[in-house]
Amino acid sequence: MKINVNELNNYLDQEITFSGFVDAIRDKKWVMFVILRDNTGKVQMTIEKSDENNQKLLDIMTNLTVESTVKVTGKLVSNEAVKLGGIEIIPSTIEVTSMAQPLPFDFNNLDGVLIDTRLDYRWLDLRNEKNMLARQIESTMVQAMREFLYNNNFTEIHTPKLIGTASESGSSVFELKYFDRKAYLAQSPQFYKQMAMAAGMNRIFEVAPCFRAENSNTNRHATEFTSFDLEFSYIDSYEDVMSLEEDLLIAGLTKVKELYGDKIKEVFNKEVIIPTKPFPKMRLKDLYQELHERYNFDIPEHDIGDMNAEAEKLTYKLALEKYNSEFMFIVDYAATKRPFYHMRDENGVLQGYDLIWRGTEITSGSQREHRFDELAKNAKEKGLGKDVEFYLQFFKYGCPPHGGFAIGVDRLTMLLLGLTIKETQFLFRGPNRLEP
Ligand code: AMO
Repeated sequence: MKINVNELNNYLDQEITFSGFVDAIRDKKWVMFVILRDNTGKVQMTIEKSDENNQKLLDIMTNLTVESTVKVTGKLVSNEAVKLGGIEIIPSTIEVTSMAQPLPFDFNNLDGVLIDTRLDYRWLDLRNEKNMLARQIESTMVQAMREFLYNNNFTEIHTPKLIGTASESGSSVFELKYFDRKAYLAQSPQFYKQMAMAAGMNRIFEVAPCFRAENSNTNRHATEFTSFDLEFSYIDSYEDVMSLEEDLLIAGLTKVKELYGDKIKEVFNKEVIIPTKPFPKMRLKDLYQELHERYNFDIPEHDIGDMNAEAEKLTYKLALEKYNSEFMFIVDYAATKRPFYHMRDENGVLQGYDLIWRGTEITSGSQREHRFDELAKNAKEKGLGKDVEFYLQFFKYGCPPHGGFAIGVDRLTMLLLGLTIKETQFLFRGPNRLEP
């Protein structure tokens, strides 16, 4: 196994083999310093020019470009004068494993480099320390959330992304040719999460792509994104769903703060704030009124019963000012604006919510309508016919009361680090971007 930079201290005064990128070459009069890099850090390799045996190594390095990769064998020694961790590699052999051509831009200094140029060469852009760190932080957040669910008896499932009918009414669907018929890319695992409840699986989750044919060029929309979806049974109300989401986010953020809190502050200038339970919650009607009174904001006519981007931004402001919280649940959306599978109470009040964090919606969730007759009625009201017939069948043969939610992983990372979605996704997918 390759030894990583952050493991080198275990090998002091030993003969080692180290592989990595050539980060920099500093050719001085008496000595050549080469900085080697992997995704865990940097280490110095020192070649003395006075030693005749080093001529071959110097020749290799003189002809080498930065960002080439090498495999170096040599002795790892301590040297207090070395700024990089007080250690250096004194090489005996250097093998060039790949030679880099001149780079299209300096990934260490991305100021002024267009985001589209960065995305064209995303594998170089990702070499930037900040981007490398963002990937590790996202991985930690998702790992901690997964672990929380495993510890709470959730089972991870994998639902199909090729589907016969649209899965999320209201958002557009990608259509594709499927032999001699049409198929669609799943906009959400919604129907299958609920099928798992009808199957008696009790508690499930999935972390997987969702596809949305939305022609929106904002800093928070992608046509493909990763959704952290879960669903669980035997709930009493959507309050149970919100409570689980609070615990889940607290678990994720606690781990991230523990491992990366200082680094996030240093590199991204963002504080990781662990929220406390319960997160503040507001009914949409009351929110409208507060936003009007405090910020003179009125929701446009066509958005009444729902939120829009401006309302989300101001909700963050309000959450901070009124509750000293970065999070806020919004409830009591208009049934006409929400999917038919959300339960409504006897007064027609929707049993669903959105969660706003730092000015952006990160989650939709709800108690689901699990009673066949009610669900069929709601679907009909929305004008959904044949498309949802297969889904309605799930509720015919017994199905426990249940609920769930989905968190957009890309949005979570983006808001955690103060980035745009293009900078955040491993490879952004939008209306004008399918490559690389
Ligand atoms: P919804 O459509 O609100 O709900 O999506 C859930 C969450 O997914 C993220 N998201 C997106 N992220 C990036 N680009 C997009 N175009 C995009 N669209 C959505 C957001 C959003 O809050 N089935 C329901 C969830 C449920 O009730 O369980 C659903 O899909 O963070």
